[in-house]
Amino acid sequence: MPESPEPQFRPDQASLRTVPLIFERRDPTAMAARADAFRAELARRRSVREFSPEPLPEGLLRAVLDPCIAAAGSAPSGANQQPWTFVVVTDPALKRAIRLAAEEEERAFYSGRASEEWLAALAPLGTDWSKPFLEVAPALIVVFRQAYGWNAGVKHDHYYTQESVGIAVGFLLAALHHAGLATLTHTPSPMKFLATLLARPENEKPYVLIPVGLPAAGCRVPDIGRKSLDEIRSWR
Ligand code: IYR
Repeated sequence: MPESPEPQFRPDQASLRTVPLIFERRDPTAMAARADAFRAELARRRSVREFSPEPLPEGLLRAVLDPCIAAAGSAPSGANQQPWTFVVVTDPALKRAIRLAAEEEERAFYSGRASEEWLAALAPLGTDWSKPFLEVAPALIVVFRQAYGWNAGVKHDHYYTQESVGIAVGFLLAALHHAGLATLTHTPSPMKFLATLLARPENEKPYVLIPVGLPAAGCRVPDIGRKSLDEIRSWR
């Protein structure tokens, strides 16, 4: 394709600091093969609700979780404000407190707060109010969305925080799966108790709770499918 005569980006603007892009050009066959291999790898990721209680080798969790969280933190975000905080909980007493608080909300959800339509939609997942995985999983990653920020004591707006944190969580789930750990995206509702138990500042809103670990021996998951490619994409 000929170079477009219209500038697409102006790295020569006086105030703009730039660095060279690091980008690997691949041959077309390699690109297609990599795309399909990535598809196949992600397609094997499943939400796991039955974790193994076996202790993990000393240091393994941090050695795996820290780079995965760093990968999440490399996600694009509105105005590059990176409006996220990832809190890793491994302390058994704290995991228990989170379980008890979550189960209290979930009990209310399953026994009245959820509509009949919502409960019917959840039936194929086999979920109920009890959440033992919140104690059994060796780690819980609690993701917080920074609804606004602070700069030298002055409050400032954050932009597109829902989208930004959603993208970062997508990166995180893919990274953890790629590393060999199972995850669940869990959203007890409401989740305010997470901010309280983890003593987060006012600007941080709980976004999702991600139990992480190895699946229990003989772990089973619901027999649910994914929409076909033809159902989800259109070329125009
Ligand atoms: N938060 C509840 C209910 C629940 C809601 C949705 I939407 C799900 O996809 C799964 C569960 C629970 O965790 O059981």
